[in-house]
Amino acid sequence: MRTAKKLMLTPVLALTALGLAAGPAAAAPSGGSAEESWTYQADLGEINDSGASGDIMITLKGDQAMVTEHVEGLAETFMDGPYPHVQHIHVKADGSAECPTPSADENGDGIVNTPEGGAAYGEVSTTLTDSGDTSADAAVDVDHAGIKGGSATYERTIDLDDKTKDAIKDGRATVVVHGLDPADQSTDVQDAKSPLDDSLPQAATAPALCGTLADSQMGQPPKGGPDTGGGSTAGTDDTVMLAAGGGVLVAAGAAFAIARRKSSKTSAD
Ligand SMILES: [Cu+2]
Repeated sequence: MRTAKKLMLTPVLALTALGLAAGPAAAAPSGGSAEESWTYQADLGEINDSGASGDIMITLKGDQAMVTEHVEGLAETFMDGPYPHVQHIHVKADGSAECPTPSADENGDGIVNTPEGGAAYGEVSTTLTDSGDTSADAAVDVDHAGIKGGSATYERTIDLDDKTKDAIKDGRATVVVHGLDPADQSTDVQDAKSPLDDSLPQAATAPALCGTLADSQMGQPPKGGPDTGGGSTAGTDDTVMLAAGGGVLVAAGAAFAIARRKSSKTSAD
């Protein structure tokens, strides 16, 4: 809440630079051009008392989406490695994108797990991984989690399918970053398995951040901005920069498995 305004400035500037580098986009007055681009934005707010915050901007151009995201305050480490936070663009079949409130906790275990939040944000449509597959098939691929560690910047250009693209344009898309610190959870939650993948603890896949994507041009003059000659935008094509990454990812899945064994000594599953 406190720093949300300030945090938004960075991606706005970054995306402006990217738009300029990619050619005339939002400024184009004629419709239907393949060069036209649309920028959507979401403030990411905490879910399940994660204490985290962030923001994300997605610029659609043709079938491509340029994603720039900043997060902070997420669970930092897990078993001596950077915590792998899987993240997705969720879409609803109809209605408007929403983030779940605590009342979505149907089983009363104290946290809103991913399926419980589904009524608000819908199903996984795109996975914002660090490389490779971005489909829903990669939803719980912790080895390719888009965010590793507690604070990070994620930048990647990906192809978007029509389902996700249409949902973003229709206001039916929500960005959800998953992964709570197991140490912050009740014993019951610590011992529970993820409803998405029973090889993972529930905390690994429970939502930590959520934000509904909205057209960022609304209320802003639709202009391309001054020609600054471009900043440091090299290497934005399908690259990922992770402030907290560093390639130290020591088999996160295995780490979770170890932790689960450790925590399950108090209860047989
Ligand atoms: Cu998700």
